[in-house]
Parts: sequence; C-alpha cells; structure tokens
Amino acid sequence: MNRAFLAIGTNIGDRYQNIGDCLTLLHEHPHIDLVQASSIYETDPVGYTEQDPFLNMVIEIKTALTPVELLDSCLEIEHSLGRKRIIRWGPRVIDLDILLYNQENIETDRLFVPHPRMQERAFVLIPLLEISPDEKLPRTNQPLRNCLDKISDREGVRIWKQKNGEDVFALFAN
Ligand code: PH2
Ligand code: MG
Ligand code: MG
Repeated sequence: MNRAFLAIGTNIGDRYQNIGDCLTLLHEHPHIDLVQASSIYETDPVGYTEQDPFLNMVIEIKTALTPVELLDSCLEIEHSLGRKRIIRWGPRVIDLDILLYNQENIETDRLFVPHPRMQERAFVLIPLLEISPDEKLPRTNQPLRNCLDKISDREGVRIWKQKNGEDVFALFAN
C-alpha cells in the first residue's frame, strides 16, 4: 500500500457540500482508504486574487493506485463534481491535488510530485502539518515545517471547521 497526501480546495457554490461530495467519492473508491483529515480552513485566494475565499483541507490516504492512476481518479472526481477549467488559478468547485506520494519524486508530462508550489502555500502547509507535523520533502529531506516558517502571509489561513470526528470527518479511520 502507498501513502499519499491530497489537497482539497473549493470556492464556488456550497463549499462544505463540495468537500463532502469529494470525500464521499474518495471514500467510495475501491482502491482508496481515507486515513486522516485536517480541519477545514478558510483561506484568502492566492495567485489570482479577484475571487471568493476558499475552503481548503489536506487528507492522508492509503492507496493501491499508482501515482498516475491516482491522478486520473482525482481528475475524474473533479469532473463528476462539475469542475470546469477556465482561468488558471481561478474559481473552482473542487480542486483535488496530489501533494506527496510516499517519498517519491515524480516528474513527468502529466504529473509533478511533490506538488511544485506546495512549499510556498500556507493554505497547503498549515493543514498538512496539522496532521503530519514531521513530514519531509523527498530527496532533500527538508522538513516542511521549515518551509512554513519562511512564509510571511500565514494570516490568510483561518480555521473554519475544527476536525471533530463527525459529519464529513466520520469518513476517516483516524
Ligand atoms: N488554489 C489555487 C490558486 N489559489 N488560493 C487558495 N487560498 N486556496 C487554493 O486552493 C488555491 C488558491 C490553484 O490551485
Ligand atoms: Mg489541481
Ligand atoms: Mg491546485
């Protein structure tokens, strides 16, 4: 079995519902087990700032899927939740990104793992470190905690729903 971390982001429509739908589809996937969830954070948009705030969270999964199979499953889930790609970094119903896959370093046409911008993004690092405080980058072995220390605008990331074991969090083993 492989261990992976996924980032979920949404800023269109009923954001909590979108997260719930996304987690339900992941939970129903025959080759994905939900292990751990972060709390849900509300975050100021990064990159393209003329858009509504996001809800973001990070989850840990176990999977028998290869990285590319996992990518295809993520894209399928985005598609079935109505994701349309219009503006890069623009508003989205759901964004489901692979952050880490074991300690592998993957660079192909379709997929870069670790996610190339995760080290600069407090909306990814804060929830990731909540569930795995000692997580490191592959190859360099750099603790991700050190990356977060270097980011100045962490105040754009606020707890929106504390992880509590109920509702969407009930889908997780831990
Ligand atoms: N995703 C982006 C671009 N900007 N900003 C926030 N706060 N949260 C996101 O998930 C996000 C973003 C592209 O994937
Ligand atoms: Mg994406
Ligand atoms: Mg993304």
